[in-house]
Amino acid sequence: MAESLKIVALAGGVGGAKLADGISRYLNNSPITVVVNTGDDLELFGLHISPDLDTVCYTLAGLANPSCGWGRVDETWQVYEELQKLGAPDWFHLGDKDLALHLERTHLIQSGQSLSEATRILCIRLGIKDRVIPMTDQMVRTLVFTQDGSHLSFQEYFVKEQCEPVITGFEFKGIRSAKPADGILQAIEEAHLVILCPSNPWVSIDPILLLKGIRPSLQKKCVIAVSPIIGGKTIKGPAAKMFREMGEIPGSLAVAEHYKDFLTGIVIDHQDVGETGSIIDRGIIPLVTNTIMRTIEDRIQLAKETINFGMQLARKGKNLV
Ligand code: FO1
Repeated sequence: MAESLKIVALAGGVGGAKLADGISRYLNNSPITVVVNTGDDLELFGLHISPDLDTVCYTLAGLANPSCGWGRVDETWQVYEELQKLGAPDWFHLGDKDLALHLERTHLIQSGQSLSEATRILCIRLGIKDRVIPMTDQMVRTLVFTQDGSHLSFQEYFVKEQCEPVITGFEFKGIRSAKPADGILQAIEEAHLVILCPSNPWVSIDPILLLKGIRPSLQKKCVIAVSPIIGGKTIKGPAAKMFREMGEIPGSLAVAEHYKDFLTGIVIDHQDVGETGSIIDRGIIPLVTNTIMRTIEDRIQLAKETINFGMQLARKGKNLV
């Protein structure tokens, strides 16, 4: 039964990639569609680097570095070390195998392929059976505004400044003229279920939601989010800090609120069971379970529970409370 389900997952970095992998494994290799944030993308040494696409593809291909979440397992750093000796910019670590992917993606794009076409080709070559689609083929870049009135590119904020600056807001440059990459709106329309993976709502999911047509299409679907905030904190990344700096108490309730104009249900961790009443008051149905994914089995279990929960709600129709 699970094999025939059409699932669309929206994902950003590490947490999102892990659940996308769990969904793919649970659906026994019937392909899922993963729509991935590209606001984190950057150009370095003339190469087009798409960190969230990299993390999702490496995770689905079983090539992800298990310890730091980004980059590749069994990586070497010959080129990076030589770049350092040459006095080249070294704030963004590029491993040798990772570099090969950026070189080939840039080569494909410079040969005239769109980012989504280049991603489709690379997924085939990496043996990935799922459909990984960048949210748009147009350039969208996340800028983070900081308390001193300046702004940083996402990677400057995340890597160079280690997420330390206090933020006051975001801008997704290019978002107004960008459109969802081919196939995304149709995949959402045809989906049995849409899952928002446990990614950063502000800088991984919001850019996708702001693309023309995405929010209206989600409002017609059963959409389940898995909260990336557990006990007021994230497993990884600045989402909880961003909620606080944007004036909100970080929690599963804040995540539910963030998506309340289309969200049907939310999967929250046992630590947040106290928030279920407030979540229901907002017309969103909570499922309380373990949402920490330490092992591949955890990923599959969370995917299974999220899908079963979502399909129950989908069968009941959109207006549940
Ligand atoms: N994150 C870091 O904290 N330091 C790095 O040097 C770094 C390099 C890097 C290279 C390729 C890639 O795909 C991701 C990389 N990341 C690095 C992670 C990246 O900044 C984040 O994964 C996303 O942009 C946020 O999810």
